[in-house]
Amino acid sequence: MSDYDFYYWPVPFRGQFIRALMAYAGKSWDEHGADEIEALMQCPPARQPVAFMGPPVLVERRSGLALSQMPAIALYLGETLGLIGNEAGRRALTVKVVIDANDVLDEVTLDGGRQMWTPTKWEDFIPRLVHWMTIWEATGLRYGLTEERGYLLGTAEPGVADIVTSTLWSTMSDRFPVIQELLETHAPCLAALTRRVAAVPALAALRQKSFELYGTAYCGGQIEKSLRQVLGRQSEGGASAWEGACMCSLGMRGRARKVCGFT
Ligand SMILES: N[C@@H](CCC(=O)N[C@@H](CS)C(=O)NCC(=O)O)C(=O)O
Repeated sequence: MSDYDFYYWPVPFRGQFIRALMAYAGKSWDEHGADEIEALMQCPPARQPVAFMGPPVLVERRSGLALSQMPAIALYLGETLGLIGNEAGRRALTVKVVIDANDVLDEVTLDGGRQMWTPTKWEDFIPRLVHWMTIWEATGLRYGLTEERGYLLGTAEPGVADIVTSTLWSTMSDRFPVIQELLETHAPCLAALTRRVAAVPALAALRQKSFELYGTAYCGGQIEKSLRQVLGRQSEGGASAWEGACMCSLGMRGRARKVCGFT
């Protein structure tokens, strides 16, 4: 029996942080895809495993605990899988890094595709994206990170902050070489940390498996198309067979109401 049930769209976007944490810790999970998520989203909150708006949703089989909101799930996994130290300041900083990562996802997708990218909008956004990179770089430098060694918050081993950081920047850089170039230029220690952590065997295996399952898809839908358009030919690639967007509008696609499987 798997350790968890995991509900997320078939793309390596917000839910990829959670997959990475489970993979790093050697945990197993069953993936529940688009149909099951849509059914769950249409359930009355009182009948959902946890009352939630959008995935990811994680259900821990051992305890029955269900959680939504990516940072809350990351914190829970970190605490229960020994990936966060027990010092209050470090734990709070870890949560801060995870929420920063969530903010970057929202910015890169213009809040889940509420608007589409245009070349001008993207040009205007580049300084802000670089600013995000330098926020990570400065954080790492403050805790002794170098290109050769160290972790984001000065720990001896990688923790939630490192796994989430690496997943954020490696997933994006893998699919958008322009972003990889910005990272190498403006945040070399972050780029090196991202590579080091992504090379851990469990995370390298997840990366490989994600390419097999999702192709070069990132967040899916129209917003991914517009992202690829502004990022140029280098970023063209096969998307996954799944054409939905892991976005706020998805729940409003008007599919027939399904019977909720949770009681
Ligand atoms: N703040 C939430 C955001 C959740 C969210 O926006 N999920 C997206 C997928 S990345 C979704 O499909 N939302 C559907 C909706 O909000 O209707 C989190 O961090 O988990």
